[in-house]
Amino acid sequence: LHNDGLKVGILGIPFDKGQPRIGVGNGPRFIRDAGLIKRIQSIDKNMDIKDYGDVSYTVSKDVSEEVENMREYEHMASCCREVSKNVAKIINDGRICLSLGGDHSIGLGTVDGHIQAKSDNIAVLWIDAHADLNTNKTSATGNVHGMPMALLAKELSDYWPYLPGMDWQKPMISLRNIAYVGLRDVDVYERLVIDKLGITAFGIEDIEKYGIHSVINMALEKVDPYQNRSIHVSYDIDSLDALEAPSTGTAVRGGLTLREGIHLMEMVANTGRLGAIDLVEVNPSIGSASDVRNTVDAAIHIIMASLGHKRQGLRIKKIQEMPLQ
Ligand code: 5AB
Ligand code: MN
Ligand code: MN
Ligand code: MN
Repeated sequence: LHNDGLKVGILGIPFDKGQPRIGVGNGPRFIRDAGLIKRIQSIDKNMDIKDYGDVSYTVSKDVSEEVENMREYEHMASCCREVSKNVAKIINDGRICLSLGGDHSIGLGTVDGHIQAKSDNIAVLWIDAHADLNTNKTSATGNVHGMPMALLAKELSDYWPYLPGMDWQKPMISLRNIAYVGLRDVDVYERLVIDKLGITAFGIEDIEKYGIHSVINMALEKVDPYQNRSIHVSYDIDSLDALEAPSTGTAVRGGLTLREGIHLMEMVANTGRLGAIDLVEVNPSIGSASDVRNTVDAAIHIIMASLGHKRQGLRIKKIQEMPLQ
């Protein structure tokens, strides 16, 4: 079995201050309560799964300054510092780190932790309806869940003011090593940056044109050309169509089907180089009870695909071992 011996570490990040809606902080609890560990274990009974619990943080004094047009900045900076430490530890324990959000601002901490653990040799797939590439100068909302990519990008570091309490957040990633998949709601300045800097970005129309399979092959070829990098998938549940995953704060119609979401994760699993996954922006306070069930269930399907679940069923190697004859 391909993923035999996989080791996984689960980290809950109940952070909701990167955006204005309550509820997204309950994502980790809802995903766990829907049987996450049992369902992952069903992929392979030998899989070694450890739940590291939830990240907690306190706002440290050196981060108490406000930064213009970044709501709750001091919380985001303080939380992400803890997230980064925890993710680095889990990866250094030899495990694939599965981070459960929380809003997407935590991607700053998870990617940073992955970079720390793998000394820079990582590739990022940012699966999202949005580019999350705003700085505090370009953001129309001031919501920091729309900014993590801009904070992570080496090429954009000159566009930020000094950020108090963010000194831990180094080194950063080059935009050459990131690819977007699923974009369909991109702000004007984000588009400008994507085009100017030539960021690998597959919008929903590219998926229409080439199909998800080719898109992921192209994305991986760009960000991991020598097939030697540790892959980070930052999966925003709003990449899925709003009908598939309605319980999320910034839902956009016309998105990925769950089939496409699962297939892309199967492809990443098949590389054998998945290092970390974030599953973010599930908000159980949005929508009806069945909306919440569908959204949480979609999240679990995505996670299971990334950890080696096969929709075709397990293939038994030796026909003699089959009990039905
Ligand atoms: B998400 C918007 N671009 O900056 C902004 O859900 C939306 O993590 C950001 O992708 C969406 O506020 C952030 C309008
Ligand atoms: Mn996002
Ligand atoms: Mn999004
Ligand atoms: Mn969102």
